Amino acid sequence: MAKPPSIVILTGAGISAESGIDTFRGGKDGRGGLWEQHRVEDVATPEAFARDPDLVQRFYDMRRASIQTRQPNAAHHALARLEQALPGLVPGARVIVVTQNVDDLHERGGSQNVIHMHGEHLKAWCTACDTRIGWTGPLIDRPPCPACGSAALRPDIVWFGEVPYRMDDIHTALSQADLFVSIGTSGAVYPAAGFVRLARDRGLHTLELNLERSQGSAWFHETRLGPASEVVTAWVDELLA
Ligand code: BJW
Repeated sequence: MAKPPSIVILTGAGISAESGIDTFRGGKDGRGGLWEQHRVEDVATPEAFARDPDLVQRFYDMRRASIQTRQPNAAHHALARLEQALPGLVPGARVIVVTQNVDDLHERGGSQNVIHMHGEHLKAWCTACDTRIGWTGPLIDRPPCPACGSAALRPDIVWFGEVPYRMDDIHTALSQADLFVSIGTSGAVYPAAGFVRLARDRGLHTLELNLERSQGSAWFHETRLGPASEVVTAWVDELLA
């Protein structure tokens, strides 16, 4: 019996750009991106949090509030459609979304098999008792942890220098997959930027969907350029036709 096809899809900020969530790094003009006033390296590190916790908490409070006003776009919906429809066409097929994004637009778009390797805006992490808890409000006023009462909640986000989540699950998924697809990521941040090389080493076909060529483009067998809402939808339509 043929092995059921398994697809690992890595997503980055570009898939949420058309939902109105800024990317981290600007385009070819070098401008834009989320951190115009603060370099990402100046805010998204444990050192920055230790140095100026109010700045970091305010920054994440603002973004936690903002993502709750955003809606999934056609690309998020297309990936959910793929996850739901593929097993009907190929029994046993699996679609796994590994996202670097900390928004919840994949889930709200209907995807169920999602790994958030860089954490989630809508969770807080208590550094006193190590509990992770759903959180939608601000953290700036140091609310008590619902589990232990300590004023030790921080955004449940993987900062530079911290180990991304569920790396074992990601490696297992890559080792069992037939196809690796990367959507809307610049290939600037590791370990995600290295997945295409791991995938190639393991013999997977590799496809990049992006607005413009990324730092990792040369590693892919194929790159298709355009806004995610168009290229992702077209690719899913093609696969399900
Ligand atoms: C569109 C579009 C549209 C636009 N349609 N597309 C030196 C060399 C190599 C590595 C290192 C090094 N020094 C340090 C490191 C490691 C470090 C790292 O990679 N640093 C780099 C700066 C070099 N990495 C880490 O520290 C990571 N941890 C780690 O490595 O631990 C060690 C370890 C690993 C594994 C096992 C054991 C140990 C942690 C990284 C944490 C990243 N955190 C952030 C911030 C937190 C989230 C937040 O605050 O919101 O995560 S950084 C930021 O970048 C965010 C993103 O997830 C991540 C990736 O960005 P992404 O998604 O690619 O966005 P952009 O903006 O870069 O690109 C947007 C793309 O969209 C572009 O390509 C556009 O073309 C495209 N686009 N509109 C389609 N409409």
